[in-house]
Amino acid sequence: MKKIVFPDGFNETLKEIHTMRIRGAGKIARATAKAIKELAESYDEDDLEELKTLLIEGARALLNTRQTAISLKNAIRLTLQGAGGKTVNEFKESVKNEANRFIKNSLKAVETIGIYGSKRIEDSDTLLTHCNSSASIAVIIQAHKEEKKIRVFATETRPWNQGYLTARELAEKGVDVTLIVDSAVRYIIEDEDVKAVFVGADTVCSNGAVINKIGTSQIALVAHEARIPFYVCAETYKFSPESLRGELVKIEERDVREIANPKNFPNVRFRNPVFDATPAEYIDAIITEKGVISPHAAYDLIEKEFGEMIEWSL
Ligand code: RI2
Repeated sequence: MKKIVFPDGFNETLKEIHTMRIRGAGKIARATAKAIKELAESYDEDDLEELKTLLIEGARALLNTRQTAISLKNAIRLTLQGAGGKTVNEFKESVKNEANRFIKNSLKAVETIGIYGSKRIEDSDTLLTHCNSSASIAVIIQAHKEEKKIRVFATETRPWNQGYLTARELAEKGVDVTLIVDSAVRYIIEDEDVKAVFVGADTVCSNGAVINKIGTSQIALVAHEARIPFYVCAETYKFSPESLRGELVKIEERDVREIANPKNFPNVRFRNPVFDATPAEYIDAIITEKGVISPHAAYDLIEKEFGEMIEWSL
């Protein structure tokens, strides 16, 4: 078999996802669908089986960039499962259509989540969010557009400080936003009378547990203690069919130099897990584009959305 060589643009996307220049489960999913589409478009021979092999290899390479967010795998799945055609050109055209459809639906899903989620926000509420989640931001911005006078606390989110992005995005839209260090969450929830927490998701499991940015589960515990609702904003392609089949989510551990330079700490070990799991019992609701559901309904949603799936052996 011919050696597979990916085009430069495809390799660049792999790098951008791996180094987190493209980050956020939704954005990663859309970048993945676009990369698959462009990979198909780049093929200029006339062998359908060879094209399919190229796409499978491309999908595998994309899967290796970041291992935790199921959005990446589902983007591949939803792009490739509907693709078909008897000729190379037909197949390329259908991959293009499926990828475009995925991207369009994914953007629409974020908008819908914003509208549904905003209904859980009252005028003058103080809210808290963690990391940088487009779905959570959509909810907050929608509430702001509806002229609810909200205030938002955004955690810094070490070690990548994605909270800076959140704070800037909200401030640009005119939302009253305050940036806090991650360890201030418990103090702030009590001191500022926070009414609800909104976070995103990288993966939602069939038992209702949510995998999201490291620190999320601590915030959920604090919200539980304070008896305030903890909402997860997640498009349906963040739900994991793999979890239904018993697979455990692999928690990505990144380079420890993202935390500090180990050379400055002789004989000190470091760990840098970047996600954690929040059990269903600490989650009040998951806000999806198909509706606001209990985390305990995750199983049914996965069955409905992914039950009929044609598997591409990746
Ligand atoms: P949206 C991010 O992961 C964060 O964990 C965030 O909560 C989640 O993706 C969902 O983001 P990372 O790529 O899809 O920063 O809601 O590690 O934008």
